[in-house]
Amino acid sequence: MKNRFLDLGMQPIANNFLKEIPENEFKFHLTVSYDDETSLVSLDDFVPPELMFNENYVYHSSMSKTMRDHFLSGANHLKNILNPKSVLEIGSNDGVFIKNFDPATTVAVEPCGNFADLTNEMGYQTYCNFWTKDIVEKIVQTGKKDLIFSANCICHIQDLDDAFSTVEKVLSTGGAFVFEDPSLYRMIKRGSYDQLYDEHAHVFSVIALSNVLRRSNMEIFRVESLDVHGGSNRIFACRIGERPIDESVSYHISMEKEAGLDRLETYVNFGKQIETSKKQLTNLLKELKRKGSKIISYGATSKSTTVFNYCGINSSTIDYIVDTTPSKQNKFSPGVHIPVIAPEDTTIADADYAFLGAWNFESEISEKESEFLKRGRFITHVPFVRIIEPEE
Ligand code: DWN
Repeated sequence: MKNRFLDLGMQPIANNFLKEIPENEFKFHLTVSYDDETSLVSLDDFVPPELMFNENYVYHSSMSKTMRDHFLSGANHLKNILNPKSVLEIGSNDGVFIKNFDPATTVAVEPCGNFADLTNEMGYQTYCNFWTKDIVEKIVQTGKKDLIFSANCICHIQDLDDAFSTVEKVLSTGGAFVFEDPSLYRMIKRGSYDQLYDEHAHVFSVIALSNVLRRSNMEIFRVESLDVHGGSNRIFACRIGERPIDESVSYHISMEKEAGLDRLETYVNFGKQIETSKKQLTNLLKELKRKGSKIISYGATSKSTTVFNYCGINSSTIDYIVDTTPSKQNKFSPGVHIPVIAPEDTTIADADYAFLGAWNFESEISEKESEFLKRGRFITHVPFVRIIEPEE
């Protein structure tokens, strides 16, 4: 049974940055439930995938040094421990991961036309498709794959049974399916409710994934914790019985059980904590505005779309959002319509505070913004609402 525990109100498409403010912007009711049969946490209402993932998709995985380094070391690590002869990536975005593999033995599936064109030009055969059972035949014609990799994409897929059974059909005997996505454990521990937006149809625990993968004859054989994106898990799965199970699997499951991720009560408490976080953030910003402070936001993230729309924060509080992604610049943020501008078009040093929309890149940003930090301060809501002091 599905149990609703969180209501984040009406939300727009998180990455739909707008050239002009439309009269009627698409919005949906963002509520989140815990399924007590599988322990899976999912949105109640899914947005049609074509509205989110198309040729206008703006998020570039290689936009930060942190992620470029992460995917290079991740690719080397997987080559070392799995030694795959053939590779497939699901959701290859701008090629930041596959560029570390040989194009002769690597293919990709990517539904956003702008990115599929890009990786095709880089020499990687890329099918512009969603990952569904309809793709099986095309892929199998290029051979079954020793490594199927996916980063920050499986949690976007609404029908997980279809996705996992498609993987099972395309994987070679003894092959590994490796995917990384934000960790539910870290979301609950850090109060980072902004991991919830249209694209994130689910936020995964290892417990839930074990249950759902089993329905497609697959099991988890290794789990690695990653610091990226506010805390993620790299899940290694295979067909049931094809590989020895590493002790990292039971370690993560025990840790999650201890944190109550298999109990509804944990999620109900999380929902209450998020209501408090909203009050604290809006009160803090109101107080700073009352004192005449200039507040901007740093990083036009999907996560900040959730926070601003849930908390009703708009351009009367935040002057603008600064972001390095050209396709987000000179546009308005989804729902609350805060202008997004390029760092080179502004001097953030004259702002008093900057809300960290990209709190997951705090160290990279703090290093870069030492001038701003001589006087200004970052504000965050993770793991609790506060002004970040220099000594932290
Ligand atoms: O799964 C997803 C993840 C991986 O990325 C997607 N569904 C969408 C997206 O989520 P997000 O928008 O919350 O991701 P990020 O990676 O937190 O976005 C960071 C943003 O901040 C980018 O637009 C780039 C920008 N940025 C910047 O302007 N200056 C980042 C850094 C590090 C900087 O110095």
